[in-house]
Amino acid sequence: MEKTPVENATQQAAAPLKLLGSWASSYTHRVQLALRLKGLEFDYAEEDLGNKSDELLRLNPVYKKVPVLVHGDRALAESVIILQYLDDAWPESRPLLPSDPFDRALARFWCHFADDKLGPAVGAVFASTGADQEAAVRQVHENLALVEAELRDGAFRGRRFFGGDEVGLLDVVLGCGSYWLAVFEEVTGVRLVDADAFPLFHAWLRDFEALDEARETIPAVDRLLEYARGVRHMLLGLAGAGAGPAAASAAAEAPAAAAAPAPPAGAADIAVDI
Ligand SMILES: N[C@@H](CCC(=O)N[C@@H](CS)C(=O)NCC(=O)O)C(=O)O
Repeated sequence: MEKTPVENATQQAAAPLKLLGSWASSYTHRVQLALRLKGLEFDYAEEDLGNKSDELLRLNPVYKKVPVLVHGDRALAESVIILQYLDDAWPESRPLLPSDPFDRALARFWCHFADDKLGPAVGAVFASTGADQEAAVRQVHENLALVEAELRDGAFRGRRFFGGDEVGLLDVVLGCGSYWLAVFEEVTGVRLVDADAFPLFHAWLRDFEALDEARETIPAVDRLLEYARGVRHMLLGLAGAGAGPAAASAAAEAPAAAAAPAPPAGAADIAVDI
């Protein structure tokens, strides 16, 4: 007898989960964190982004990037889409999105902002020096001021987390990426998150980073620092050697996104890997 859609969904939900990711990729961390928050077991496969596996290329032929979530015999790419899938498929355990349609849309809007504006601005600070870097720092501060205003007077006013008392979609998206701010401050010597200028954002980040599931997910700071120093050295070296535009556009993806496990050898690799 043919299964009903509900029986199909139940069977699918019980299928094994596997994540293809990269250890320094904050997009990968988003999915790992959401899986942990929801208490879902998963296998993890580390990708070498300088030498992508046939499996990654087969499962994400469009973007060829991590993360990819395999659920049973089906695969999904794009971190925010994966997070929403997890929430749709396991709505009962630690919901990431609120039930109100407007609040759901708002969380998605700010996730888009994180990937579209804040992340690229932080990336530009990381990948530049001098006047370019000063301009990028201004961009980061303008974007953080927008988030601070929402926490102070806007949609997220009075909340401990963007999701309310518990972390939600936007916490996962913004949180997995924001730990790079401190790493990049250390590597570049530029102050990005001043607790006096952004007290609510600063307090939110501290609470986020204290979560057990976040601590389990975010790699050790020493490892991130070493990685970031290597990538910055390489990006600036290449920019100096005339590979600026490729390196800069690659790095614009880096911070919210910082990606590959080991700094690759050449400009072509950088454009691909970060
Ligand atoms: N928009 C994607 C971005 C994913 C992404 O940029 N992944 C990087 C690692 S952080 C990657 O796989 N880079 C390899 C490449 O660009 O070829 C998402 O949200 O999942």
